[in-house]
Amino acid sequence: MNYPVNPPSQPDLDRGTGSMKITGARVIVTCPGRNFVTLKIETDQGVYGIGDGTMNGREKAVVAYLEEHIIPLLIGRDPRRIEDIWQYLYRGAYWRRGPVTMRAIAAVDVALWDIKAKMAGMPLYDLLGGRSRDRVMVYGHANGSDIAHTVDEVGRYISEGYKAIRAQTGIPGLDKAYGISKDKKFYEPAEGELPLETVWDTRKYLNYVPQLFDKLRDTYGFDHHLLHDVHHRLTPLEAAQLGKRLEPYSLFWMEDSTPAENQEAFRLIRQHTTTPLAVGEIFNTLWDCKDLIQNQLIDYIRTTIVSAGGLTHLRRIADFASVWQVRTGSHGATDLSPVTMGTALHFDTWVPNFGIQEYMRHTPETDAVFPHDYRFDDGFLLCGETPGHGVDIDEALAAKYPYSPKQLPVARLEDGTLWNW
Ligand code: KDG
Ligand code: MG
Repeated sequence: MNYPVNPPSQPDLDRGTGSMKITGARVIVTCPGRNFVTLKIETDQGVYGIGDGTMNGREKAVVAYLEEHIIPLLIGRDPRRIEDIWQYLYRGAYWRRGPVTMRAIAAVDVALWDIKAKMAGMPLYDLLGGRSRDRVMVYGHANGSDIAHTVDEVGRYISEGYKAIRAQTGIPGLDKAYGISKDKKFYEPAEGELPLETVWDTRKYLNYVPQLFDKLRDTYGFDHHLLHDVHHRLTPLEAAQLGKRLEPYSLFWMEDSTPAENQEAFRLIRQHTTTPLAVGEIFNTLWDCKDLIQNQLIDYIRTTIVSAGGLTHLRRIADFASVWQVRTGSHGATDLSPVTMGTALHFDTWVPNFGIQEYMRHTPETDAVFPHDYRFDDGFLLCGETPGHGVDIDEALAAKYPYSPKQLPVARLEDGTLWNW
């Protein structure tokens, strides 16, 4: 076999069959109630793709990364070479991983998959390999100021058809616990231009939360899945104690019980409890969860499209996880735009080791800026059949909602020490 002695240093952009080129790419920032960063990639064939790069409270960092460092690299490339472009942006930058880089890569990746599926005339799930299921089970967010209020809110979700509900309660003596919102329909934690300061006390929390799940099971029985998000607040030993105390209530999962940078911590939690464990909404690559997965220290991996470099990389994480029977449970808070939600639903429809999908409804203003074909039906979300991921952006409407800086809260202990939010 003859190998070229001096291979070209630049790849031939026209190596596909026939030529196709990226002719332009633009970042659109809009705030229809909350901020979203959207990338639109255009081609010489008239087909365009849309990707999401939103990072709650740090949106402009992704905008700069895309505009200054990525868009100039895209122009003239063949948009069909999704894998090569992913590798080029990931390896080629030298500076790998991290939430900003991986969101910028995700925005490009999802826009390219959108283009490819539109060119193929297929809904994205079909291009990924076709359906593994007819519909996607989602969990909604019930929250109240105390146990009685939260129990009522869970009842409301049950009456709306939800099969799975995350329950968060305010804690007596603690102002502004995580997950408790004034507006019960649309929860949005990023509020002020400066971070809101909240107060945290582990003892009060650990005393109160098991009582919530006791009351919920007492009231509604065991037919529905119940979930709970600890939001990184506990030490490994405290997390193990909570998991053990929640066992009688048969939770679907206990989420983010301890800060997840320390993967080894989950070994301790796992040794003490059979409550299923979920983690990963702040993970950006397989490298963040490799040990957790291959040591079977978790049950659900929660990283998602926008956070982990798009479909190209999330698919890889899911395949890796399937070897150890770890299932997906993609993050789906409102800061993941309808573009991510739509793409996630195609992923969920295809991925064999699907677990559940988080679903926090967007406001009508957001839904109008991002027309989409997915819909909620009786506790499930269904992706549409439109070629591509089925989500578009109304740019004229988006322009009416300028960027508005908003920050996530912080938490402090009662003595003033900064804690994990
Ligand atoms: O931007 C941060 C939110 O997405 C996060 O706080 C929500 O923990 C969250 C969840 O599980 O949805
Ligand atoms: Mg969470």
